[in-house]
Amino acid sequence: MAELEGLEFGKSDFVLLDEVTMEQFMENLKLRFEKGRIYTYIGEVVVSVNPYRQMDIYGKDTIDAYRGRELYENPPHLYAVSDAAYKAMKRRAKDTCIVISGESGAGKTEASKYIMQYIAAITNPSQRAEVESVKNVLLKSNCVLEAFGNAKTNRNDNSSRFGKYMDINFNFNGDPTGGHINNYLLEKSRVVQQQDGERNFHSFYQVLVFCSTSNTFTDQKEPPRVFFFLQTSNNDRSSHKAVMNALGVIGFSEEEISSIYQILASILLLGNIQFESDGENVQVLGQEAVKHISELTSTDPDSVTKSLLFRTVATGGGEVIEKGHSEQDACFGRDAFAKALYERLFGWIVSRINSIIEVKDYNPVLHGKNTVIGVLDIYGFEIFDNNSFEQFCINYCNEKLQQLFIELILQQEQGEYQREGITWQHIDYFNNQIIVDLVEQPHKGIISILDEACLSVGKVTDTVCLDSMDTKLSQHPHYTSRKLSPTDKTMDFQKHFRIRHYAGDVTYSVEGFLDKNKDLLFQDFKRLMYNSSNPVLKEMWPDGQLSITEVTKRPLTAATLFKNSIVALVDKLACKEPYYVRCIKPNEMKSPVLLDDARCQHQVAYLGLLENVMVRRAGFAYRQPYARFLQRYKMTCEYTWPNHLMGSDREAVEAIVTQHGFQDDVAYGHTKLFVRTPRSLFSLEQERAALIPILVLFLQKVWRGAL
Ligand code: AD9
Ligand code: MG
Repeated sequence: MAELEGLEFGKSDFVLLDEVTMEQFMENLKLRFEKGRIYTYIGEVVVSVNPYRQMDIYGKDTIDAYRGRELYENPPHLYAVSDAAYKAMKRRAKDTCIVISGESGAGKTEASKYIMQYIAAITNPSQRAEVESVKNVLLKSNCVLEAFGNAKTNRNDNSSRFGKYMDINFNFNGDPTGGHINNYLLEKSRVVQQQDGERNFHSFYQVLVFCSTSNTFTDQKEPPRVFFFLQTSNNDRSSHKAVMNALGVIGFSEEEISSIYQILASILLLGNIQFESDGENVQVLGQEAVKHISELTSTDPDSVTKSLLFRTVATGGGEVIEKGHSEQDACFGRDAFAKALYERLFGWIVSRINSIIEVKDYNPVLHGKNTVIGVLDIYGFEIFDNNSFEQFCINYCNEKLQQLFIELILQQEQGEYQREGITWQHIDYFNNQIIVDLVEQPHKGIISILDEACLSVGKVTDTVCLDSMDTKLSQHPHYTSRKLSPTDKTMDFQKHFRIRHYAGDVTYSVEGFLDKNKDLLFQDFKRLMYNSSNPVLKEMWPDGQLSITEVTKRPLTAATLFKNSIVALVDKLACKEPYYVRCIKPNEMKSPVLLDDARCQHQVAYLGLLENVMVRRAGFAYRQPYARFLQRYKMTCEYTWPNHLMGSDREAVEAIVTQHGFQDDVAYGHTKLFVRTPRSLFSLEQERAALIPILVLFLQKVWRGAL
């Protein structure tokens, strides 16, 4: 804590600011960042600033210092909240979750890894082999998921392009027994196209290493020099080794590992296929690539060509015919196929890891309650120069999580005060429910309007869909477009709409929204993959066995599937005791010395950190059961040391509080003492720390018989 760290490091808890203003908040944040103190509390919430340099604060000594300790006993750290979540889980059998939020490059994924490493380090002291193996798989899964789900973007060299929620299960001893990973909306459009300066998923550069060291490209010594799906074709040699190792440790078989790389290679080769039309018939250019794809996917080359050029359709009369693609449809089909191959591969890897780490043979009667710590590392709010369907989904997800943050923080506070019989003054927040509704409300929300456009017969274009949104949402205070705000020249009439998100205004280009929402993949590709003689690949395409007449006419759209998954995620989080890590990105240059005022202020504002401090201050920063408080501080009061003679623990606590003169700073609940400002507790802590050496000396003398 600040007092223990020394005042030159600023305030370790923003609740201690003299006044809750942006100015003071920023001053403290800056001072701590300059002094290498990247973590600061708001009560139990950790605010973390990306240091953009290696910090010597994650070693074994630090882990030991935090193990089993209370939040305020050490300087702020991720380890302290991890320990708090772990203690709640172990001592009180509570399911807990740690929600990490912040924008791209703010340090969420790094934080999630440190949290998992901490939990791994403090569990299984007896080194039981089966627990060690679960821990190993959990830790190694990060490496694999990053290889397949992360990419270099203009904001972060290792940006997660999917959301991840990982449950870690514990037995009654508090040792990990398994886990489960949920993944959310992989940004698969990246497979076929990347913005300038960005890269495809890391795995594609690793496959280049694999190909050059194996005979993946069979009769060619070298893989093709140019891949249209890769902007640069440098390879990632060192990470390839690490991923191969991680896959092996997790338990992927050799056959599975080579299938993974064969699929990756096929995707790259698909990208090199072009089409040519003579006005009537469309041909594949690149028969060599087709041949390789069929070898790599264990399919028949003629079937590969056919699925690239034709689609099977059922006519109104129930007849099944083959319809040739136009050149444009063929390109669309090829890209959709490449994206789907990658998405299914990613989903399959996740479910394969899950099948290895899922808790097996758990009997609650024999083994006690199976408790869980969930760690959420999901894409942060995104505002790019060009914002598309993916940003729309990601930002909606952030709205939902912000809602949850508001609800849980208030709900938790108010619930506790009520239970303990303490009066509570309500604090007003900006409630972003209105924006959540704008997106997800049935019939009236943007997702519904999009779905309606996707499902309607006839040619509905993105622009027609935008018109429909303009009509239905013209009165909504958080929605606008060029048509609704004609003087706003920053938007294009045909293309753009703008949502006033809780984190700022984002202008979306509606172009491509319908295609991405429909997420159409011709059934012919599914059937092709299902008929592969490679069992791993076949397993990824169970829906390929359906004939065209059996295919569901109206599959759920991408936005609806995403919405459903986020609603389920929120439900999962809401029933757990939450811990929060709020990450801040200090600058755009990845500099370890620069804290850009305007950028940080913006993040502090939209993360609602000032309101968070206010709630914490209006309420009580710390609370402790009477017996625990007494145990810790009884040495600081003449009426309670060594033992108190009062009627109850509560009366003894009152004596301590009164003797130290902070009776106005506390409230007495039914079972707990509530302390408004941490300062009172800090002064007690200091006194206790000063007394301990004297006490030790005293006890040593007693033992030696000197007294
Ligand atoms: V994104 O939404 O997935 O694009 P994240 O996950 O918030 O983003 P990430 O954790 O990947 O960001 O951090 C970005 C980079 O910052 C890392 O690759 C590190 O180089 C750097 N970083 C982040 N946190 C730390 C840290 N605690 N110590 C050192 C860090 N470097
Ligand atoms: Mg990340």
